[in-house]
Amino acid sequence: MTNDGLLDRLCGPTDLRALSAGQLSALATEIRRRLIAEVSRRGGHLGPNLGVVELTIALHRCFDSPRDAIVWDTGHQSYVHKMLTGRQDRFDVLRTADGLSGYPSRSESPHDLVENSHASTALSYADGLAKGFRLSGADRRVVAVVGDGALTGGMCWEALNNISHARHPIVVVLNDNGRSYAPTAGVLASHLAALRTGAAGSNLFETLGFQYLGPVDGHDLPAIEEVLCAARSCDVPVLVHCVTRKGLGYGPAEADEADCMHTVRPSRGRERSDSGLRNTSASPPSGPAWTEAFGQELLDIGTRDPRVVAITAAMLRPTGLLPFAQAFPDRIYDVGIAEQHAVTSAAGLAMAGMKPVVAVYSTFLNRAFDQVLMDVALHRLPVTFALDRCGITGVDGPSHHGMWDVAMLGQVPGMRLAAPRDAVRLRQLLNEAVADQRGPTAVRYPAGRAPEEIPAFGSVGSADLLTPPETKCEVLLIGAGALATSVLGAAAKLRAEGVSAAVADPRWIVPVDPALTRAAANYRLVVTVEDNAAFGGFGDVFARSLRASRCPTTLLTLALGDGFAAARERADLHRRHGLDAEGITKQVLVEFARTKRTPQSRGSDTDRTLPDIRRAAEPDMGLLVRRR
Ligand SMILES: Cc1ncc(C[n+]2csc(CCOP(=O)(O)OP(=O)(O)O)c2C)c(N)n1
Repeated sequence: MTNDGLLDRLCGPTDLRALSAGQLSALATEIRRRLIAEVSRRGGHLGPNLGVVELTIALHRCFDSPRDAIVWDTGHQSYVHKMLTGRQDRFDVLRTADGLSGYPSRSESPHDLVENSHASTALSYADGLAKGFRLSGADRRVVAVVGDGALTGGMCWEALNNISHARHPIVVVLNDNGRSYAPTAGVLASHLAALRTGAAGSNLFETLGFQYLGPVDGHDLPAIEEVLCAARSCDVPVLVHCVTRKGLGYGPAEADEADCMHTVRPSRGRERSDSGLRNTSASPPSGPAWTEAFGQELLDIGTRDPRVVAITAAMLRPTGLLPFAQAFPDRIYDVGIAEQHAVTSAAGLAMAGMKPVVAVYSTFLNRAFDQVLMDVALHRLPVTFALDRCGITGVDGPSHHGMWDVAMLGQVPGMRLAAPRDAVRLRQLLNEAVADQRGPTAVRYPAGRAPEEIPAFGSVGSADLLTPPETKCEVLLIGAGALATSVLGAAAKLRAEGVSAAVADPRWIVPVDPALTRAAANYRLVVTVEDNAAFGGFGDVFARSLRASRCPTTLLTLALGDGFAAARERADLHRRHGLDAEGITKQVLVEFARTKRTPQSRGSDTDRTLPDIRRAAEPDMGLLVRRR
C-alpha cells in the first residue's frame, strides 16, 4: 500500500493492523486533514477529535471492535472512530439530516454502542456489558474511553466503585487533555496533573483498586499501542492514563484558550474567517442571541444584588455566564460535569441566604430531576434555573433536544416556569424569577437568536395579548414562549381564511394564570402551541386547568411528538411537527371546522359531556385588555 489516500482504502479496523509505522503516521495526518476540512464545513467537535487521532488508531489496532466493545463517553470525540469503521466516505454529510450523526449512532454501525451524548455514562455501560459478557460466557473485552472532563461526573465514580468491586477486566482509557470546554474544574484535575508529572504522592485509581498504566503520551502511537495491548491482557480492571492535546495539529485550535475549538460552527462562504473556521465561543453574535441576552441580564441583576450567585456544570461560556464570571469571580461556581451536584449545591446556597441561578442546557437538567424535586422544591428554596437550548436544538439530535423540561418541571410542587417570547421578555422574566423568593423558578429559552421584540397590545392576568383586541374572536391561540412568531403568523393566515384568532403569550406557563383559563371560556376553540414534547407539556397543564375550572371550550394541543426527535435543523423539525405558521394554521382550520360541525359536543378533551357553562361565567371573564 502506498501512503496516498490510505484513509479511503481502509475497509475497516482490521486493515489497520497491516499498516507500517510510516503508513500509520501518514494516516494520522490524512485523518487530521479531513477532520479540519469537513468539520469546518459542517460544524461540530473539532478540538476533541483532533486530540484522539492516534488514540483511536491504537484502540482499533489493539482491540477487535465490534467483538470487543468500545464505549465512547459523551461520544463527541468519535469522528475518527467513524472514519476507521467504514464511514470515511460519508464524512461530507457529517451532522446533516439523514447524513452521519455527530455522535455514535447504533443505526449507522455495529461499532457504535452508545448514542446518548450526555457525559459520564461510559463506565456504567462498560460495567454492565462486562457483567453480561461474563454471564453469557462471551469472550469479549470491554473498553470505556472517558475524558478528564467527563470523569468529573458523579456517575463515573459510582461506576469506578462497582467496576473495581466486580473485578471484571474492563479497560478504562482516561483521555486526559486537561480540558472540559474550559480547563477541567476541581481537585481531580490537580491530581491528574500531579500524576502526569510524577509529583503525586499517591494514586487515586490504585487506591480504588485499579491497575494503573501510564501516563502515556497519547500522540506517540507505538507507546500508546504498547500500553493498550498490555491493558488488554490484564485480568483485572485497569485504567490507562493517556495524555493528549486537544486540537493537536491545527494551530488555531491549539492556540484557542477558550476551549481549543471544542465546537466550531459550519462555515458558509464569506462567513469563513482567515483560518476557515469560526469558533462558536469566540464569534460575537450579530443579533439578540438568547444566551447572550441571559448573560447580560444576569450581569445586571448581579450588579444590583450581591446575593445573586451563578452555577454552571462545566458550561460557563456556552450558557452565557462569562460576563458574570468576569465581573464576580467570587460568585460563580463551575462544578464540573455534575448537574446533580450543581442543583443541590444551589439549594445549599439558597439556604445560606444567597440567590442562586443555575444556568444549564435543558437536556442536561434531565439527570438532576430528583435534586430539583426533593432538594430544592421540597424545601421551597428560591433557586432559579436558566434553561438554555430548550425545545428543538438542531443537528445534535435526540439526546440534545430540550423537549422534556416542561413535563419534568411542571409536576414539581411550587415550581414556577416562564417561557419568554423574545429577548425583552427574557430579561423581564429573569428579573421576576430571581426576585421571586417563594420557591424555585425556571426560565426556558431556545438555542440561537431571539426574534425582534414582539409587542403586547394588552394583558390577561400575567399573560400578554399579542393581537389587537377585537370584538369577536372565535379562536384563542396561546403560544408558549419562543414560538410566538409562528403563532402570530398563523393568526394572520387564519384571518385570511375568515377565522378570527386572538393570540396570547402566557409568559409564565406553570402554573397557569386563572385569568387565562377564565378567558378561554369565551372562545369556541383554544389552541396551545409549544416547543416541547406533548406529554406533560404546556398543553397538558392548560387542559388540566380548563378541566378544574369546568371550562367546556375545545382545546387543541400543538407540540412536538412524544417520541425522540431526529437530528435536523430547528426550523425543519418545527415544520415537520406542524409547529410553523403553515402547520399551525392547517391544524387549527381542521379542528375549528370540527367544532362548528358538532357544536353540542364541544368540551375539553376529557370533559366533553359537561354542559356549556360559558353563560354562567362572569361577564368580564374575557380577555381583559389593559393598554400598555
Ligand atoms: C451531562 C452533560 N453535561 C454537559 C455536557 C456538555 N459537554 C459536552 S462535551 C463536554 C466536555 C467534555 O470534556 P472531556 O470529557 O474532557 O472531553 P474532551 O472534549 O476534553 O475530549 C461537555 C461539558 C454533556 N455532554 N453532558
